[in-house]
Amino acid sequence: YSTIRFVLGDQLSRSLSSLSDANPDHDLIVMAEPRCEARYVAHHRQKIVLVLSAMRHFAAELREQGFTVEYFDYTHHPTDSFTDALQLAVSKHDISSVIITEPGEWRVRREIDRWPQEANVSLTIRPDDRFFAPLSAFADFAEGRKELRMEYFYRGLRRDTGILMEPDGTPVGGQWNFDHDNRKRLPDDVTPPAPKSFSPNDLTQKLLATVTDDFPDAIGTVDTFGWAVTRQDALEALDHFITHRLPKFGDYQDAMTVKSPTVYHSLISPYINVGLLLPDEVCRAAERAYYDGMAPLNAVEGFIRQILGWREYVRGLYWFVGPDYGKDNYFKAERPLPDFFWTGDVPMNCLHQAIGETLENAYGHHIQRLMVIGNFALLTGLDPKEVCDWYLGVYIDAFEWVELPNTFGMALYADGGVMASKPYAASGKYIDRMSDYCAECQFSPRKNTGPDACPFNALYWHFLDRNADKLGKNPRLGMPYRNWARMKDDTKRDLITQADIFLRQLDGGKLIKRPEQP
Ligand code: FAD
Ligand code: DLZ
Ligand code: SF4
Repeated sequence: YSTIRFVLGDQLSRSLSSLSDANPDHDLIVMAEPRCEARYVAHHRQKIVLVLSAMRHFAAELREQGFTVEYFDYTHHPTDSFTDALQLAVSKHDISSVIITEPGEWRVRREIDRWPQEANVSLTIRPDDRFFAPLSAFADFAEGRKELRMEYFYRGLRRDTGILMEPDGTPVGGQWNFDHDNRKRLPDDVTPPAPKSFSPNDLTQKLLATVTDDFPDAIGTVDTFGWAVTRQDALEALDHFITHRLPKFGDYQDAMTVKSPTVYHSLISPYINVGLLLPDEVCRAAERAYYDGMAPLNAVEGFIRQILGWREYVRGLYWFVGPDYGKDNYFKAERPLPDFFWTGDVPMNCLHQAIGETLENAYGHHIQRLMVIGNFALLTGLDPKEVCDWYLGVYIDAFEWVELPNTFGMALYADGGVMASKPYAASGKYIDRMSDYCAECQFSPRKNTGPDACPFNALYWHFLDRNADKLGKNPRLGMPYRNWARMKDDTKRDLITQADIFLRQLDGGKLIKRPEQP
């Protein structure tokens, strides 16, 4: 062999730039399961199984196509790092040329950049063209702008791709964005259909059986594992979503319910993120559903915006802002992560649902991540590093390039506004409006003080008050700050005291649970 094609665990696409011109006669594929990749944070066991099983299936497919794959699995050929695996392959096959597609995070990028010295190879790093926008497009977009905002980047990509565009260059439906139609609460008589789930085959079964013993520091249960681990199954999951869930995706995009942990969401993020599905084919499938009259425009545009807009925007931003993004702490938030993040055992029902479901399924939908768990972390001032590590570990789709801007930037505003124009802070009234969680909670979203008051209400004002120097001039927060200024002094004092009592209970590890009613 003359060249190694090194494939990472989130690069499982046959059309990948490092594989598209690979030739079984000359090229050796190398893949590895280094110890450190499963251990840099406490990963959910389902995430480890998904990545490893999808990698092993992908290697098998490449072998069927005639390739030789040097695969360093964690049991029989353990390695310490990607570099370790590369060095072993280089010396075994005496190859000095390596091609790789750029990795998904700074940590791995820096490791690969050292390969020419450390493994004595000539290295070619190719762009990851599975994304719509090359990294240079984000730099061009950002140049000269005072603020980075998703909406304008998204419009540019709509124009470039022609997705949901009229021939005259205007957006289909006469509007770029239908977000205001996508904020409905789920009616009591609507129950979302179950998402597509797959029975694990032998290869996956084996991993499910061993992962608990082999990764003792990992978290969560594997019992509910129903994820696709091959492209074929991922395509079936996509098809199922387009037919059964996309039509209602828009209406209930922001809704939360005890009836369903997934509402009408697609659950395809892990598949796109590891490479089993391509963003382009996903957006085109949704667009086709609109043109075929199978799904309304608010659903299709809303869904496409998540991928063509948000996903591209956070990826561009992650590489644009550099490797130190994630090290600031705008609000100087230092509270440690409460233990209930690892158990879901917390009397606030919205948190109990969102964290409990996450630990159970390695999945939570956007509004649970942002407006329940993220909002709680923001308002109580949890340490951003601990929060980001938690998100990076527990979600099936978490890879740093997408997890960090969403958690550090969007949910925690720890970057001081690089990613989002204002903090997504909200009181219990928002959660009550968008969910049925409060009906089953010991607290009341309508009360601000007293033992039954929803803790989010007083925490919201406490957050605004204690950060007035940083946020008071933000035009998007003018209204709440004016409301706060208009409140009577004793009302303000009662709210601050209420929040302080809650924070003391939180610090003492004893949020008080009301005994079950007989
Ligand atoms: P759907 O609601 O069906 O959306 C469709 C697709 O759009 C998703 O599959 C995803 O590819 C894309 N998408 C939607 N929102 C975003 C977004 N904000 N940024 C990037 N892509 C988006 N997404 C991840 O893929 N990995 C993460 O680690 C991750 N961490 C997050 C942390 C926080 C605090 C927040 C608020 C959001 C995070 N997201 C992350 C974004 C979003 O919550 C998930 O992509 C989504 O919940 C995945 O479920 P789904 O496939 O059912 O999404
Ligand atoms: C997340 C993850 C895990 C759990 N395991 C592996 C692995 O065994 N091999 C691998 O190549 N990648 C793994 N990954 C993904 C990496 O941590 C990392 O996010 C990507 O390789 C960056 O492109
Ligand atoms: Fe959450 Fe407050 Fe509603 Fe309880 S009352 S579920 S704590 S928002």
